Formats: sequence, C-alpha cells, structure tokens
Amino acid sequence: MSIDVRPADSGRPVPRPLPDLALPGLPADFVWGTATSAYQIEGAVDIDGRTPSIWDTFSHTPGVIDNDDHGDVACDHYHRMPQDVRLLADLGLDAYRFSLSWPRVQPGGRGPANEKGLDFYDRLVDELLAKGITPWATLYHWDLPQELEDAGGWPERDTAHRFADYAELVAGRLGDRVRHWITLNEPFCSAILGYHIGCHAPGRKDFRAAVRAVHHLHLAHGLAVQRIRSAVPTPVQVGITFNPSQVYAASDSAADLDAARRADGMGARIYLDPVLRGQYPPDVVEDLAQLDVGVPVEAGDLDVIAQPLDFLGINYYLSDVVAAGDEPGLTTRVPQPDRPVTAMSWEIHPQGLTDLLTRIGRDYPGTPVYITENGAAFDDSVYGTGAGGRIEDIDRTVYLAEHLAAVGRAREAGADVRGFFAWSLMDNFEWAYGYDKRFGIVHVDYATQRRTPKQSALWLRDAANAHRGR
Ligand code: IFM
Repeated sequence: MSIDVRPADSGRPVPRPLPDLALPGLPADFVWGTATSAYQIEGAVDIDGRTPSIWDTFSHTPGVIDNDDHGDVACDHYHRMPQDVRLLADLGLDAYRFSLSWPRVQPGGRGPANEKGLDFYDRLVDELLAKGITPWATLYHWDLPQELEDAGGWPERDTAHRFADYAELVAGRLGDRVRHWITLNEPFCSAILGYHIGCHAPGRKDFRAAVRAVHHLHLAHGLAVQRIRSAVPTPVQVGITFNPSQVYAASDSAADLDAARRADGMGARIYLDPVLRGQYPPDVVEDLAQLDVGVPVEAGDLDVIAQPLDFLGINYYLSDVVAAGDEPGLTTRVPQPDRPVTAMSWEIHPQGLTDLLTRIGRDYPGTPVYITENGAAFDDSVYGTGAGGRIEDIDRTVYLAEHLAAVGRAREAGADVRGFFAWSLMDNFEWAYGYDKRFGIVHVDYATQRRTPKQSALWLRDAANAHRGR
C-alpha cells in the first residue's frame, strides 16, 4: 500500500513550511471546490436497482487493475453521503462537483428512470444546498451501462441518443435545484483509453472504433446540451470537461514541430474544435485519412455538437514534450528528468497550466473556463491513528498551491478562468491503479472508512477564505 501509518511523531521529518495563502490573480468571487466521480467513490454497485457499468465488468476482469481492485465498495459514499457532505461543509468551499452513475439512474441505459437511483442524487443535492454548497453535476464520468457496450458502445451512433435520453431524465428531476451541468468528463479517456489503448473500460484496442467513439461522444454532448436547456429553467450553466494536452515540441526541427502539431491535434483540437468552433481541424482529418480512418460525421452533426456553452471545464495534471518517432507519423514523448514527479510518475509542470489556459483564451475566446480537476497522487504518511491522526501531505499542498498560482498567472495574462476544483475530495478508486494511488485532500482508511482531512484540505480551506477576505 502507498500509505505509511506511523505512531504519532515517530520518524516524522522536519515539517516543510506551508505555501503562502496569497495567490495573486485570483479574484474574490473565484469559485473554490472539490470533485469526485460516481464509480470512484460510491460503492453499492448492486443496490436499489443499479445494474453493471463497463467499469464493473472491466474491474472484475482478472489482471487489468492493480491488486485486482474494483469499485464494489470504494468509499461507501452511497451509504455515507450525509457525513461526506458535512465534511465538505467543514471545509467551507463553495462548490462540489460529483457525477451521476448512469446505470444507477437508468439501469441498462434505456427506458424509464430508476426512482431509487435518482432519489440518491436528489438527497445529495438537497444536503449540499442546505449547507450552502453549489452542486455541479457531471452526467458522464465513464460508467457506460454494460448493455449499451454490448450493443456496440460509443463507436455506435445510437449510444449518443441513449445519452441524450438519460440527460433529460436527470435534468428533469434535479434541474429545479442544479444550475451547473457538465455533460461529459474527459471524452479523450472514454474514447482513446477505452477503445484504442484499452487500459480503461471497456478495454478494446481498435483505433477506428476509438475515432468513431470520439465523434459519438461529441454528438452525445450536443444532444444532451439541447435536452438540458429545454428541461432546466434558466439561468442554467452548461459545459463540458476536456483534458487537453499542453504539448511542446522537443526541438525546433520540422519533424518535432510536426510531431507536436499531431499530438496537439489528437490530444486537444479534435475535442475543442468541434465543440467550440463547429468543425474538426482539417489537418487532423487529413492525418486520419492518411491512416484510412474516417470521422463518421453525418449532415447536421456539427451544428448539434457546437451548442453555445456557458463554460468550458479543463482538467490539468501534466504537459507533454514530444518528438518525431522512429517511423513517419509516429510521435514519442520525451521525459523531462529535471521535473519532479508525483506517485503516478507524472511530471509536475504548473507552467503548462498557465500556457494551456492562455492558449485556450486566445484560440477559443468567449467561453469562461473552470479548472474542473487538478491535483496529485502522493504516498502520504499518516502520523498517529484514530481521531488524532494527521496527514502532512506537503507535496500535495505545494502542488495545489503552484497550480492555483499558475491559474492566477493565466488570468493576469487575460484568460477568463473563474474557478478551481481540487481532485479529489477524498482518496478513491483510481481506475487501473486501484486504491494505491491517493489523490484525496481527505484521507480514507478503507478498512474503517474513516475520513481524515489532510493538511492540503485545511490549506485549501484557508486559501479560499483568504481570497474571500474572511
Ligand atoms: O481520477 C481521475 C479522474 O477520474 C479523471 N481525471 C483524472 C483523475 C486522476 O487520474
């Protein structure tokens, strides 16, 4: 396990100073929040009518997840939700971004809503509002109902229409209280990791299918925006969350510059352009055509996909330096040994976030941005157990402070960034890495389900308060 539990003060290193609470560039009305997703925290996978998603199937496939972990219990949030909302209230942040489990709300992905499933989110929203926390609902954070995958999954156009129906069911029930909606979380991961690389559910390895999935996820988004807007009274805020790569060329050589263009095309512009500009980037379409891969666009699709949005969600963890690969058309990632890394071996590069936000502000003007995820896994040390236990996660605290400072710099350079959600509220099921990688600002002892705010949570609370002038 990546957690080191020691008796209070034994072997405790000399504490490093906490980062400054003053973060230039962040205004008093900046939104401070935390984020989670359904499969990563809820557990209760076969309760109250929920049916399996692709992640239940995938995580129960031997050998695909570290330690063969799965989300059957996770943080047991389904049963501990009121306590978790109290925890959020104690942190005093403005907003909480959660996702809904599609197969909990609409078992099998078709037909009427499962009222018991919707009741859970109904109660969650009420608990949040009662404590003055603004709910931000994400409709899809990767848990496609298994039956829809059996029917072909995201490479099939019909899945987009099924998603629109689901969006309408949820918006119809929660839309009187939820004002902030995110259609999809990181469609790159759903399409490329799920259907091309195969390290995420459903674990397929078929590039053509992955490109079809990209387009149908876009279509699902556009259709869902239309349904949300018709189901929810104004003022409603609807957006989508992408995790675009921030790509740098390893050198100024023509080959490396072209590698960077291609990596940016498939990692960022193939998502941003259709949704925010109503077209696929011509160079990306050309690159795909060279591989004999087509994007399955039908008449009218791009008009649906490019619905006006109220905000763009950006998830940022790392940037990429790339060079031309050994064969034409291939790119290779060039490690940067001078950069420190997290427990995921992800290079820490806050300037990449400034550069990404500045670029989005320049190339896609007019859409406010929220950082809907940023955070880091580190191997935490717990000093003392039980109620007196504490987690001095200075690396995570510094990571968050440096990335908030990077947002401040982007704002000063003109980027319209309005909020920041730390990933994650609590340690949880980190997909193919299971429970060993801890991203939480609240520690979870999985044996007892005890939650303990880490130093990073307390620092975030204090930083938010300092910026609100409290
Ligand atoms: O845990 C994930 C989350 O579900 C989506 N964005 C990245 C996080 C860290 O890998």
